[in-house]
Amino acid sequence: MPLDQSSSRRRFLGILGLAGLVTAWRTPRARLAAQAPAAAPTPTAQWWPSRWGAGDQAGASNWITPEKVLDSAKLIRDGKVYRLGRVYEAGMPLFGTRSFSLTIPGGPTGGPFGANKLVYHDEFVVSEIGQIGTQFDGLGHIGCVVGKDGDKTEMRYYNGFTEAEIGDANGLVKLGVEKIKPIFTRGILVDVAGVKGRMMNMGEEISVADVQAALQRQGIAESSIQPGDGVFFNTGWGSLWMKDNAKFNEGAPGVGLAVARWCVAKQLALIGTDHWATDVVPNPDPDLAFIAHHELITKNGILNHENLDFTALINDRVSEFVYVFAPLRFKGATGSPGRPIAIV
Ligand code: UVW
Repeated sequence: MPLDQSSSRRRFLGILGLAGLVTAWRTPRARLAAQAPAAAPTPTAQWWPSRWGAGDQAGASNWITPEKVLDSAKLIRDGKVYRLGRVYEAGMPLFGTRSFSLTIPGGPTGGPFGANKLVYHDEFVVSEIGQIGTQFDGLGHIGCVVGKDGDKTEMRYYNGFTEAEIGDANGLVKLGVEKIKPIFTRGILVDVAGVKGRMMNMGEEISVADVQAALQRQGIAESSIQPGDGVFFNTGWGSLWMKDNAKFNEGAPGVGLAVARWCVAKQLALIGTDHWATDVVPNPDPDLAFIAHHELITKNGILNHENLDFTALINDRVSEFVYVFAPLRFKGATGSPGRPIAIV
């Protein structure tokens, strides 16, 4: 690994008292207790059943109806396709203890077969495959302890599903990413770095006023945002990708509670950002950790796409497009890698 990215992010989160979040994926609960922040606020208001009914597991991808697809398709005029995803490769920045390794077994992997002597290659990937690189968060990814610590019947996810109901080491029993409908919808880029004329700083929260100023600069009426649209925030932090991974991993500018609630009010299908967190890290309110994840995914079923690359859209001054992404149907997975595109 060219840079010790994991340990630098751990040091950073440790300073914030958030080391427990990073280690939560792998560390036994007893050790976590010592590291967890003392009194993170717990959402008390019940957020279930969802607007799509008790038992729904598709969340805001339900906005993608045939009517929405037809309406969005009207945005396609030039037939130009933009790649929004990063390359999955060794040395990309990774959150916490996440890892990525791709090897080619053999050399070639198999063959020769037949008189034509065919040979072939496979790849062997070891990774938190839904949560590395350009990653799409499914609804089983983020939950919240609403009862006593450790009580899996009061550890709640989207639509009120509990850890006791969904948790399984072989894949989530409910809320797996395979339940999300393919997404083909209107996308709107909100270039916050553009309106500020600079890359945003670590820990700098995007305000609703920033969003409105960016929309105005880009000639998009806020009132034109419709249920089921996707809104994508460019903070500039993505320019550090594979250039300064240590800084990229230390924190991020991003979405806080105010903009998350704005997204909820707009009834978006999804949001996306140019970095690993979507959330502002650290949150300016030291009691809050990844609160936008919470507000969007857990409480409202709004999906989240991270580590997107908006450079080509910005260079071509494209603010409105069709966003297309079909999450891979890994049964019981928390998220999906893949290749999101924008079409105009
Ligand atoms: C966390 O950071 C907790 O998740 P994500 O990878 O979605 O940002």
